[in-house]
Amino acid sequence: MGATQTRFEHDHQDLVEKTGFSVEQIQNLHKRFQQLSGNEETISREHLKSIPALANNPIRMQIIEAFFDKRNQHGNELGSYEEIGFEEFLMVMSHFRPPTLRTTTEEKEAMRKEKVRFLFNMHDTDGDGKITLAEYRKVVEELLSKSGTIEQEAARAIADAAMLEVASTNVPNMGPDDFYEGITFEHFEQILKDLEMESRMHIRFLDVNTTKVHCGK
Ligand SMILES: [Ca+2]
Repeated sequence: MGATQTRFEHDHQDLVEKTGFSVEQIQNLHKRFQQLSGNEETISREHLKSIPALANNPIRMQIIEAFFDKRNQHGNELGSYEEIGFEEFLMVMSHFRPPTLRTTTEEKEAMRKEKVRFLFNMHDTDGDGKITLAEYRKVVEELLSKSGTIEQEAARAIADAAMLEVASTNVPNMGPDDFYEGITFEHFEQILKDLEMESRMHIRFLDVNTTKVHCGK
């Protein structure tokens, strides 16, 4: 390991502890951060909007917004940033950190919960702790509007039916009234409990395939 690398390692030791990434992973992500920001200290929404691989992603705006969402900094703060620095960027990316051979079952469970929380925050746009039908409709409408053939009314009907079905099949104790008040994080977790998150949540659009970056330390 050369002198530069050691220096980098020394400077980023706190980030290793905070994010769980290895020094090698942090270095790779730092390169990507510099590319995205054009070697600036911070990244804005405009920087992320220019990522070609994101251009056709139907939930592009939600993905971009997630990077500026304070809830994704592992704290309890609400609201969003205008711009984010490298540390904030890493904290968001750490939600996609893959488990390694040394990851314990307990840690895996915690990592899974973080991912579910990330997805939940993406849908709970006003941050009140519940995904209401209106918030869910917005996402489905955006997803479907990209196809260009579905009217807004039809998209709504599809969203409503899908949400009701998901809620009723996955959360047996949930009544229709609970559903219309919105889905809490606990409900959301139950809904996603059979989904294998590790293999589904990659960040390909950042050209960083997190499943292939091994922890070197
Ligand atoms: Ca909400």
